[in-house]
Amino acid sequence: MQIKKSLIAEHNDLNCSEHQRRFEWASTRIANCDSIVARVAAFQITIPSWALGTGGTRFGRFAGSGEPRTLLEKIDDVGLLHAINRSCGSISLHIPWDSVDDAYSVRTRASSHGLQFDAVNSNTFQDQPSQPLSYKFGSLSHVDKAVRNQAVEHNIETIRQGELVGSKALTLWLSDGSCFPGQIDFRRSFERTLESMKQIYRALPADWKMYIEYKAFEPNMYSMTVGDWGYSHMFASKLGKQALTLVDLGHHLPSANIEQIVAILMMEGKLAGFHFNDSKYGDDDLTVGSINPYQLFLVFCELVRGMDEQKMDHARDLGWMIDASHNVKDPLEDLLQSVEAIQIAYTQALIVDSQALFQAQEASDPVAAQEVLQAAFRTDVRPIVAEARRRAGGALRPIEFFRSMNVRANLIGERGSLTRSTGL
Ligand SMILES: [Mn+2]
Repeated sequence: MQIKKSLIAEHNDLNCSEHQRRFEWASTRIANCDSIVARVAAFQITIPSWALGTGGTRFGRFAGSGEPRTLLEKIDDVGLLHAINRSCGSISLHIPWDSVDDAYSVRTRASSHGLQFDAVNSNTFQDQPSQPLSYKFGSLSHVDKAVRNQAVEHNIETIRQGELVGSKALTLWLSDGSCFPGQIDFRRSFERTLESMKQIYRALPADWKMYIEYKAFEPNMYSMTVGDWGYSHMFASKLGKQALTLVDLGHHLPSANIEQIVAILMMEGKLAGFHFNDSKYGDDDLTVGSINPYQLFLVFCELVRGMDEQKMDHARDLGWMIDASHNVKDPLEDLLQSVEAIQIAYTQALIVDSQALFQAQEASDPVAAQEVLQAAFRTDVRPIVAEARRRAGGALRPIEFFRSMNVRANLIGERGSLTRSTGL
């Protein structure tokens, strides 16, 4: 299904007068409104290939319909999102789920939608049918060198596939760890993992980065080899400049102060970027901003201040990706909501009066600091985000547009109702 520009123009015309009223009201209250609109329009969020199908839980999966069956169809789905909101300009592949057999077709299809390829993800958390050795007791940390070698080779192959499509980063997420006390030797496990990572790092092209993602628990329930930002940072520091720590919002123990982790990693030049999602209990992978939008805003406050202090390009210098799963929502609608939540938090962080915040901090005045932060958080910036979309050629109201176009019904017509996204 293609989204014609004329249909977006019609939708925007219908909603124009109310939007203009709301945007004018916002622009009288927000300084440098035009430059903020331009920054929001430039800010692109990567869609992972595995978020385009119904995810389910470990108790089961209520399959959706019209899901993408192939890598090309996954690219088409991200293309649809990008056509609607002009903010999903890249896709992240997962090897071997998205093995690139025909790089020319894959690249051509992506560029027809104006899409680029973000980080490639390796997979050593499950066994593949053709694989001789099992990862049941670990991959890069395994006691058996042959298993470690197999996992290293897979990561090098993932880099090679990423090179075929023009990716510039490898994301490494390990499920390695233990389920019971005494099962593994923590120190030897760390050392074996480091040794394996060094082999992968040596195979990294000079202009690539290696993102090391951490997670506190699950699937291993007693210890995770890369269990938090401290382990990730140790691995990244020992590997070298191209290795960085990746923060997934759902991968912390409850109540962790993620904004503080972000601030310090940025100060050290070791933050790779983000996997956005939301959670109430654990790694719930819910829609971004659906549970705790204030935390998301506070994270963005640190990101914006950290990037500005280091003169970084907000849109390009860190990796921005959604990593969520969809159990009861249409995945494409969920992703449209997640992108908007990220844009809202980013915009609110941009309008924080940083001078006033600095003064409050220097005066040890927590009351004033809270007033400054919440003045930004409680500002309705949705008209600014909508204006950024409109100027970039997107729809003023993405969800309404998606529903009015019957996108899902069209995809079911093209692909069938019993299709299942690969990899999930
Ligand atoms: Mn993640």
